[in-house]
Amino acid sequence: MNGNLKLAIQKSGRLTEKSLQLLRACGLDIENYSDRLIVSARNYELDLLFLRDDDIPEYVQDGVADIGIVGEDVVIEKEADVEIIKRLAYGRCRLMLAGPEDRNIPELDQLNGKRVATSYPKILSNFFRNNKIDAKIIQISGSVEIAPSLGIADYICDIVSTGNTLKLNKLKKFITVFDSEAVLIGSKNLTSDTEKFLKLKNLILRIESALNAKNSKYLMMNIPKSALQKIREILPALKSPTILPLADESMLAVHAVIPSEMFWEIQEKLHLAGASGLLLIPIENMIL
Ligand code: PRT
Ligand code: ZN
Repeated sequence: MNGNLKLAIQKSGRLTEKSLQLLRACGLDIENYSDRLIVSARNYELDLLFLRDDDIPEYVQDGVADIGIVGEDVVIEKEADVEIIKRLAYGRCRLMLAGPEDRNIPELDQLNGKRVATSYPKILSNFFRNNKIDAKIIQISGSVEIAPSLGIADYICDIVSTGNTLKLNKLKKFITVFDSEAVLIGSKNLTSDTEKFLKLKNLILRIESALNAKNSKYLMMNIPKSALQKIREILPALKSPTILPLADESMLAVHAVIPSEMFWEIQEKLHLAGASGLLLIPIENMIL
């Protein structure tokens, strides 16, 4: 066994592409993985293990992999003894209760005695226990949404993202049981192995920098000197902007890092305040 950090990610599914994108944004050179189970990064002491997502929490718990990227829903459902190191802000979805759209939306206590189909029996039974509901959980491994029309359940509890699957099956959601996103998980034994722990700390720093960069943009503009105060009030107070002189002495160049989603909100105000030549540029990495 080499001393490389072992990171498990989903082999083929909703999290695969975004996980690889994140790792590449961290500067890791990962070849196209095709059908291989293990791939080593060319420029970092890291081996990628491609697994079914359901197996990742247990493999990390048992130390087969040191760390893993998987949906938080799967981590909690598998009751794995691992640490959630970092939320990764993709793969967002909700585990929700839903029922036939032609029936009234039930109050939670009206679920007593009802049958609810799900692939998440543990999360759901915890939810029912916490809310003192006595419903029958029907465990199904896939296509949970067809359970009511087959007559095997009254309601379902399933992952919802756009809501299209529910609509197609004439179901409507009524209560959120769990909010999920992709998370980086780690083995609890990792601290004992200091060299690997240092590699992990470095990788986490890179991941944080990549996530910060993804959510931020670099904004450049020219402004009349007299508008500086107004422009500073419009810009978010992340950090003070960079202010540079221009050949035209009545003008200044202003550069600032802004949250990506804020651009359309502030660009009109900036224009009205006298800014011109706005340039919005992606940021590759950002270490705070
Ligand atoms: O083969 P493997 O076991 O590895 O993959 P899988 O098929 O079990 O998992 P996969 O790839 O479907 O999902 C991986 C993770 O993505 C999940 O654990 C969630 O954390 C997250 N995720 C995000 C989703 C969805 N969005 C999602 N929409 N997981 C599943 N769905 C399914 C849902 O089950 C339902 O059937 O998509 C349907 C609903 O989607 P909408 O958009 O129609 O609402
Ligand atoms: Zn799975």
